[in-house]
Amino acid sequence: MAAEVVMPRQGWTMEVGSVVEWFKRDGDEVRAGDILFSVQSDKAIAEVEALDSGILRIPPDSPEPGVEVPIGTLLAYILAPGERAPFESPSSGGAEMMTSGSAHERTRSDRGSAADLSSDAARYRRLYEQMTRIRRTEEALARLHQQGLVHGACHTYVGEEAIATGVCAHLRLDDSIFSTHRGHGHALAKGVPASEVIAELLGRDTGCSRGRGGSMHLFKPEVGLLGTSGIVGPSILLATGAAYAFKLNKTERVAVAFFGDGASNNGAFHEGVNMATVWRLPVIFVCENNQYATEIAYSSVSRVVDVSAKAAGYGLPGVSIDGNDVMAVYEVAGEAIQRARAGEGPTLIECKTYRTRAHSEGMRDTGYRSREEVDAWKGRDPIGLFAETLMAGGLATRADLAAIDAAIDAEVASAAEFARNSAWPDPATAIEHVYAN
Ligand SMILES: Cc1ncc(C[n+]2csc(CCOP(=O)(O)OP(=O)(O)O)c2C)c(N)n1
Ligand SMILES: [Mg+2]
Repeated sequence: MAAEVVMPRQGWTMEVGSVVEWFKRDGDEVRAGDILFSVQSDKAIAEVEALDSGILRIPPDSPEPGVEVPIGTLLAYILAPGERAPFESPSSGGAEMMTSGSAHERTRSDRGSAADLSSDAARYRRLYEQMTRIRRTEEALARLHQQGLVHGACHTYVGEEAIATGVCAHLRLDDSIFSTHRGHGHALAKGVPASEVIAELLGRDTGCSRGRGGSMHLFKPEVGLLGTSGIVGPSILLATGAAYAFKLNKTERVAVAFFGDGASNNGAFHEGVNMATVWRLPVIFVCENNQYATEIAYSSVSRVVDVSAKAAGYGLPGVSIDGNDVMAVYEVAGEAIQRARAGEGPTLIECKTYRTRAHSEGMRDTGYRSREEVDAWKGRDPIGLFAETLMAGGLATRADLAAIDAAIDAEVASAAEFARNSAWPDPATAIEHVYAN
């Protein structure tokens, strides 16, 4: 189906905007992530990336540069191979892709260790499926944000999917996770349906927090999601507290704290990690080092190259791994979770990764990192890398992966439709579901 390119929302106060300049022309082939055009909002000029790959078609009645239009106004389409633009007559033929090849073909696995993936192909395919679910949901949310339908901020997890997926694959329903402002992926990986995540960001009553929370307050205790949070750092303390309860109650449950490199310089990190180690609590600290805290490079705020090295200061095991390699995450997290369940205490796992979209949807993504750096990390896409590994190891064929892609596309499209059609919360119930009974 033709993907619509609309006047995107760039900030809370923006209602109208204008195209400043197109960087691609009608008929050009575009790749997801290419800069399509620049837009003038009420505050600034920003560049807008394509969310889809295909042929760009700009209808004759697309607003001219400089003309202000409301957010959500249709500007162009991106078409799949052979697809016809909705504004074309049936006889005028469809657009042709100039080159062929899926995203998977464009990426290269650097693991080369497929042989040791051994027996359980189904388990590995589920990892691929979960990463794809997170990616597609984030892309759907980015689109809905551009259309002005997401209420509140929207920090996507694109590029970091392997971490939540590899860790949560080991967790039981009654294990608890605590997440951050970038938490949609964690919620999905712990078992919140995409429909409930999307509906929550759209502020609907069917969202996992009944539309009261939005992106940074996703909760579903029934599956062990004890919350995303907009405050940088407390996931570390909250997970430590839950792990303390699990230990006091003599359970085998574990808690996981996800947090960013930015949080590793927050006092919560030092207090939480120290206390958990002293009390040998069943908690796993997962630092998602995507190398920036908003626009501040990690290398400019710490002389310690590896966040995992900070573990030595508190006496717990610390390890740094490639966070774009889902197998590495899966293996290391599995060991740490086993240790925690066995009463051997916490582990700090630093996953080196990169977010390939802006810090938050609608935010400018220039001036603090280079296009070359972003492109280099896009070439290490965790989903593409894992697809290569699966195929090289004979654990999945290209057709198997295409079938998973198609099923997830359908699931997320239907989740977005469900969310858009869901009712708003009844204002009379505003204070229900806010406090526990
Ligand atoms: C205690 C606190 N300080 C500052 C902020 C503002 N803030 C929001 S996101 C962010 C960057 C966080 O960076 P990082 O922890 O590396 O996570 P990332 O966004 O890279 O995933 C900051 C500083 C905040 N929300 N909370
Ligand atoms: Mg960061």
